[in-house]
Amino acid sequence: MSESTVKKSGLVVLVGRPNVGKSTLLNAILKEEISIVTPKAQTTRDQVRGILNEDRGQIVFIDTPGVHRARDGGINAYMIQEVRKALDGPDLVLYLIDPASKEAAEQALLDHLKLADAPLVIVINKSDQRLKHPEQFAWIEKWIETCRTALEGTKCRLLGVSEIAAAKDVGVTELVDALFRNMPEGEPLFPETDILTDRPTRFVVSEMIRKQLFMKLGDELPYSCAVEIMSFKENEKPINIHAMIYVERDSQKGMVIGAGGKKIKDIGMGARKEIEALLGERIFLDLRVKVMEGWTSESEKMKHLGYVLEKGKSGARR
Ligand SMILES: Nc1nc2c(ncn2[C@@H]2O[C@H](COP(=O)(O)OP(=O)(O)OP(=O)(O)O)[C@@H](O)[C@H]2O)c(=O)[nH]1
Ligand SMILES: [Mg+2]
Repeated sequence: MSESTVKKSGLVVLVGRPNVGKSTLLNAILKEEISIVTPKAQTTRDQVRGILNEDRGQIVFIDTPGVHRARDGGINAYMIQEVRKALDGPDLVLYLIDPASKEAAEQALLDHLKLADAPLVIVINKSDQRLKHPEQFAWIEKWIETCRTALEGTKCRLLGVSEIAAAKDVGVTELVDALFRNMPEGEPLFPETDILTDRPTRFVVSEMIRKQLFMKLGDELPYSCAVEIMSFKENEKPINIHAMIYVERDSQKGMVIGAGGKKIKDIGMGARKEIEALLGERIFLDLRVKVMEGWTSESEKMKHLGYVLEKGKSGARR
């Protein structure tokens, strides 16, 4: 085989605290909204894989939930479990840092990273903030050295540092170039089609509805919401989608529906626009709201919604 036909193939996982821009970076790399982005922390709840196919090879990126201290168990424990699973077996780890963070807040992440068995690149995101808030960046250099020392001699040694602004598409191409250089040679992990994620359309659609809940509901309410696609009739025109929004309490149901059904209509309209853009077809979206008490803490209810806590790791409060 001549050198030019040898292709790269690898798995890169994106980790970091909530809201640092992991999902924004995945979307910037794939030039499509694969993973939902909102201004609120802890938006991403599951691993989301994005597949980048190029002439030089294939990189599979895994977006993960933001690492926070999972004291509460339940859905929070599930999110941390998703991070831990993603750190098992990648070829490289991208550790994203938001300048607005600080050393103490990053410590929990370093503890997770020590368990990874792949080298690490620190990615300082939101570099566009340097002009407005240069003082925010002061802690980072020292933190990088702390990480370098802590990880020395382990499998997750620090390979390099990169500075980007994912939301502004600054430094993303250069980062991808560096990643390809560090990927092993090999056969692609997924078929080389133009499909950008291995997640089924149903999942992406439910995430787009969840995004609207994050965008349009008050501060804490989105964290009590989950979405289930009840039916998805692809053969009908327009495509008929029926989705259930679960909340934890009766009072929350009223807040999601809003006075005269105004809020749910607004959520539905926003979701419909995005889903139609994704599918390239008109849809009919029927949204309903139901109370599922304790779904964020009881493992059986979480499981019904696709958030499966593995045995022995149950974080359920009751
Ligand atoms: N100024 C600026 N904002 C950014 C940049 N990248 C992402 N953001 C914003 O940061 C916020 C969080 O972005 P996400 O991509 O959802 O962050 P995340 O790390 O995936 O968050 P979780 O899923 O909650 O862990 C959004 O409001 C983004 O628009 C950037 O380069 N510059
Ligand atoms: Mg995210």
